[in-house]
Amino acid sequence: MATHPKARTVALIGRNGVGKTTLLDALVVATGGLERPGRVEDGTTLGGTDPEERRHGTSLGLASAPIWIGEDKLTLLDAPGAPDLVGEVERALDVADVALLVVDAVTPVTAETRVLWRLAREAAVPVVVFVNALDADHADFDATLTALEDLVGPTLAPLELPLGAGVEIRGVLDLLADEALVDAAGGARHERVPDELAEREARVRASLLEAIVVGDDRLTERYLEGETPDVEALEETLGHLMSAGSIVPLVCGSALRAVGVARLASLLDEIAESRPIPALENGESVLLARDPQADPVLRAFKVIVDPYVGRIVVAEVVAGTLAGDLTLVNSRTGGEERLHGLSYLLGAKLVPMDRAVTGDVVALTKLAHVQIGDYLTRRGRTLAAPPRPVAAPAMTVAVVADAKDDEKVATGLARLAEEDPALRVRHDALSRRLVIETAGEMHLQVTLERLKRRFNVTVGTEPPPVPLYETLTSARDVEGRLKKQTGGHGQFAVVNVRFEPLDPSTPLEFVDEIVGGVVPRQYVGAVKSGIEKAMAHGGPQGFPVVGVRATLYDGKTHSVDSSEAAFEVAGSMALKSALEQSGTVVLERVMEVEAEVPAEHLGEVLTDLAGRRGRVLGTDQDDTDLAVVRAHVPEAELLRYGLDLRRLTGGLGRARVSPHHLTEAPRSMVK
Ligand SMILES: Nc1nc2c(ncn2[C@@H]2O[C@H](COP(=O)(O)OP(=O)(O)OP(=O)(O)O)[C@@H](O)[C@H]2O)c(=O)[nH]1
Ligand SMILES: [Mg+2]
Repeated sequence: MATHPKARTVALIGRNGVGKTTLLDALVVATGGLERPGRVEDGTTLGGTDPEERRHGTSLGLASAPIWIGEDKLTLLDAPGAPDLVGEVERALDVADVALLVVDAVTPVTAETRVLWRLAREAAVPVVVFVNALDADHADFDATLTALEDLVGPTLAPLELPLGAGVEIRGVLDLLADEALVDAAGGARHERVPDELAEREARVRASLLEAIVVGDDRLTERYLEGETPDVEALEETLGHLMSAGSIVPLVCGSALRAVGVARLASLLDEIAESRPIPALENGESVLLARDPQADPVLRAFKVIVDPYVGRIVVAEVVAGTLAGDLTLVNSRTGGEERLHGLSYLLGAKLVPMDRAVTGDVVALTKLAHVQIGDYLTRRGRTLAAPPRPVAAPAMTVAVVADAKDDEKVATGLARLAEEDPALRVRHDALSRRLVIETAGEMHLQVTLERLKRRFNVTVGTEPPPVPLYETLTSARDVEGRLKKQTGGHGQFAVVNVRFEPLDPSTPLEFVDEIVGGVVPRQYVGAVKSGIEKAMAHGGPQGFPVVGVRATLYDGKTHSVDSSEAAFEVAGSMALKSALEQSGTVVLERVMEVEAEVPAEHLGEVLTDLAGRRGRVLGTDQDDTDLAVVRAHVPEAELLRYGLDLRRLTGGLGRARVSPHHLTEAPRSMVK
């Protein structure tokens, strides 16, 4: 059997400004991939270099760069820390073997850190903690450890202690190897543990070794016989324990001063095991095995629309080995996708590669139809990402643009949404406005800045149209008649349609009862489409029409003057007269909301829901400090709920929404 080099993916996650992007450069430098690190402030780092990222001094999307340790390759994914962009963290966790949770030694655990920790646990991604910025003035390793123990619990296992503190930081103590790693030009110097730290080191080391050896019977035996297992054996068992979630290793250093960074790289290489990826195969939940010998399976997790290179799809090799040109099938579309050569990303640069193995991340050009979350496999297999519940919108606004820019704005937003699934764009037929949902104020601001820079359009925003609908109140039997004689041949179509109100969750049910070809077969579809268009265009009160059963049972045709277009018009005329005759009632959509909030904020969250005309269905609290509230709330009250809930819960709450039913809207909402 051919041997395959090892490839793993590591997601760097952590709250805003803890030093993830700085650490990415430091890791690449420490492993020989770059001569010197860039500086975030100068925009010279591998990640965070697009103009919006530089302007805001923060990462806004996933950056990626590989590091090599001997033959092994780790692809690092640097996620943004901004709370609005938590979707990017989720996408990194979707494909990562390990999450490197970066905290800083000055303000180690905040609400954002808790949210990220929770996401990694939910995604079942093993976590390594890196305590960064030990060189900072107010760095406090012991306080950091206490805060992290509170977050992580007893599974937290320090593998290192700092050597020195603040500006005096000199290196780290490696507890597994029982030695000091002292910073020196050209790499760390291995030294004896200094006497003044020996007692503490021995104590922490003993409890670490105990925590590791219990994971392996042979090691336990040897340990009880007084033998100390070697570092390799310890690291191997540590890797298994970490993958199982029963140990969360903690290491420390300084990304800025390159302290503990080379050691971090080699540790990740030793302990990162490949993680089976959860997916749906033919609709069933499966865990995809990471087998380099298997048929190739790729999962796209990032799309970049580059002005020069075009569209770049970044995908993880979930299984198999790829070389050269290859044709795979997109599970979502069923269409073939030809891979034209492989590359990887080094920050913003595409670097060609010959071969990719399981665990590699590849950048693919010229794949026009692949979207984030798509699977590419051999024909005959159908894979999909597990569905992710839809987050409540945090900001919903209507876009106001110059009429001449309409098209540019629509294309621009559609492009941006391809790269950014947290941006949702829809067209409101009545107000003729584009309505966008973003994950927060900053996300909205950045979206508008990108629109300006990349598509050269400036837009404003205004409150979105109130999402209301209307339906007819009683059944009507009507005739839609189009008869026009203009010059040559005319337009002729007559349809007789019975309209009845239906459960409004069904937009339209169309029944064809035509016999004897009184409306020719080929025109029946046009009648339906005419009705649909008229429904979207709005009823007499100005809202889209829903909940209609239309039964086409009679009509008339003319051998010369009838056409598809004529029957479409007749269909839409029929709907309009039915609505006028019956009158309409205005409806609003009620959403089912599932909010997860810290138990201490439950009272405020319930009061707030009541203020939104919400009806609470139930609350639940498991053994964590999180409570889950389920409620029915009108859509119109939820346009900023994601953001409001974050504010109400110190950043820790989140809500998911799904449409539930439509009901009569209060009169006060209808102008
Ligand atoms: N003193 C000190 N400063 C650091 C260290 N690492 C990063 N910084 C500084 O912290 C600031 C933020 O660093 P980034 O690397 O951009 O942090 P980030 O986690 O990528 O931030 P976001 O992308 O906004 O989430 C920069 O000014 C860095 O120079 C460190 O180890 N020590
Ligand atoms: Mg960053």
